[in-house]
Amino acid sequence: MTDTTNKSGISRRGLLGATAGGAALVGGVGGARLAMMGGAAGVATAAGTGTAQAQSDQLHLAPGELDEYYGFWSSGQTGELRILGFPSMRELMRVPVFNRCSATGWGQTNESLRIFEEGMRPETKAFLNANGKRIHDNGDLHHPHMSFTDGTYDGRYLFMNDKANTRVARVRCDVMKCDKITEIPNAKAIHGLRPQKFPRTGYVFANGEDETPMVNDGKVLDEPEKYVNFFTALDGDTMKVAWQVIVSGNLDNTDCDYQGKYAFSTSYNSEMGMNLAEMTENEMDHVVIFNLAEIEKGIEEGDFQELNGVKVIDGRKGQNKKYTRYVPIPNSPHGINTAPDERHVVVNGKLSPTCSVLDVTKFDALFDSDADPRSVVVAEPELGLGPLHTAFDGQGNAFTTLFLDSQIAKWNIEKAIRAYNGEDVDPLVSKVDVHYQPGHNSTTMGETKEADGRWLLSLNKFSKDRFLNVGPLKPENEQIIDISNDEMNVVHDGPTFAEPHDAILVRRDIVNPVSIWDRNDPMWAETRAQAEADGVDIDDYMDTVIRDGDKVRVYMSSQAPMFSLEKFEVTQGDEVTVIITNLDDIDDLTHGFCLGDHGVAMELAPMATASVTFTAAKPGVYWYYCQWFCHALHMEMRGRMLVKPKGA
Ligand code: RUQ
Ligand code: CUA
Repeated sequence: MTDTTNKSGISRRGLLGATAGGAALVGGVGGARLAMMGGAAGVATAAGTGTAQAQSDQLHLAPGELDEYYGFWSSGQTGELRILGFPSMRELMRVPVFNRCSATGWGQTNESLRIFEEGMRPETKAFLNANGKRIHDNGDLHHPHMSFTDGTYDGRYLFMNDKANTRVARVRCDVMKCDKITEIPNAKAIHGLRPQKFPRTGYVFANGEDETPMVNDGKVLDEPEKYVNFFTALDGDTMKVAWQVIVSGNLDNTDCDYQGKYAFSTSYNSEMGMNLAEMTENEMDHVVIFNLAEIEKGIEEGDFQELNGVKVIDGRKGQNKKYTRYVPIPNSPHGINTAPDERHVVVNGKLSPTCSVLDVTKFDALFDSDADPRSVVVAEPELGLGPLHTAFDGQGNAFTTLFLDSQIAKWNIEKAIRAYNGEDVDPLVSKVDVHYQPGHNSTTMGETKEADGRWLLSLNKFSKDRFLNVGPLKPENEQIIDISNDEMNVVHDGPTFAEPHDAILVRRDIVNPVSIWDRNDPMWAETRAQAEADGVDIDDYMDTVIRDGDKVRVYMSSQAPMFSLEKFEVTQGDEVTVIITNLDDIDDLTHGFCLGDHGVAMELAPMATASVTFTAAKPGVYWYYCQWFCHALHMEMRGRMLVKPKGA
């Protein structure tokens, strides 16, 4: 066993406190906590020092050079999507989604608020209004995934979940802005999310993690038999819920096949327990397999109930209908990942040291007969402690994160199958230490059939000593691992703020965003309609102020280094809407509108229109200014709003 030592001379095992066991893993909370701090490793680890320098040189881009991959990162409780260049790991952009963004005005501009509100359930709207708010502007974004056509990324959309407020959002890859946010009825806490891979997306599958009373009207708390979980399929084109399936057990992660026939979700808490002791009672939990054609048929034939406007199929355990099958899997499986061989699915054991490999070609038989559900399991290699997620190199190898061991295990799928069939082969290829406690990992193009086996990214939950200390709250650590050899080498450390869960690495030729907005973009369609009603052309120079009762609409345009209006007047108490089109159609010439002392600011990218509404409550002169550096006279790009006292 090698004990890797980092540059500061602190050994990983020393740091985490080497305990021999870590075996108390499933023995309750105390045991799990202990095991988490202890590092028990079974196999020799790659030393990872020798050629690391040469390989890390490959990551270095000279000034002006571009990355080979786009990385799309979740940001957990920050609620945004991040775009990084890969492998340089340079952060290129942040795309606000579930969060309020001070720079862009996301969550404040009328255009973004419409997107939030359009997909909001009426109950939520009423709840928010009663609390003096219009939107939930926090989110917990775990899983960003791109739309597929024929088994590989197609560069149309990115889809992502919000666990905090049970939503699914879509980001348009042409402009890299969110255009839909759908709140999912019935389900609670959308967690695992994947787009359909074949023939195209199609469906976006979304897991409800927390169980909820079927009719959640405040009359049920301690009647576990009334709690259910929901699996949701959205239509990726409309972002409307297509159907839901009621299932047994909490749904964790999800994936689907390359044939367009099945989706499948890991499920912990098959006990349907409400506290930790109850939730971890069983040795076996399960994977639920969803038969898409049968579900569609069931919907067509009317075998559903309508719950909050959604067609809901009953796929609970023991229904024995053709909608679902439950495959027993050792203890609390977490990640589920379909291999680029278009056939095998790896289920990660979490509280079990194993991964279970399912063969999708055996699923038809499972639904056609009363075959033992375990007949679809073709391998179950033991890899180490705390397997969470698996990525692939497209050459038959799998890379599994071991949360408790702080390692990644490389193993061979074919050998694991042979070992399961009794042959004396060891599927394990090598292990490498990562720093520390990895959750997701991701290979270049690895969740598509075009996996290219070049790089592996490990998203580690703890950084501890790896960076300069910034206080009690530490960044996460994301490491790049060279996987071009059997021995894996860590070649890069990168800190990130709270808390990227997952990332996908997409070949750059697939992603082709524009640089200048198309004036006919639907983003400001409603703003355009209002302007037309006011007789204003928002595609042209504008300097019009419209009074409509105590509502005032201020239309202006921006062209460096000036707003078309150097001043405008309103009256105390007016509801003021400022609508601006940026007429600069030059690459990277973004302006911004920031109104002092009003908490108002927004982005105006080239040829975009944006608007913002506020109440002019305090008499006085207020400066507005361009808050995006645009010109040598950027500081001079400003104007005044006069708020006249009421009745004066
Ligand atoms: S989960 S660390 Cu929210 Cu993707 Cu596995
Ligand atoms: Cu316009 Cu700065």
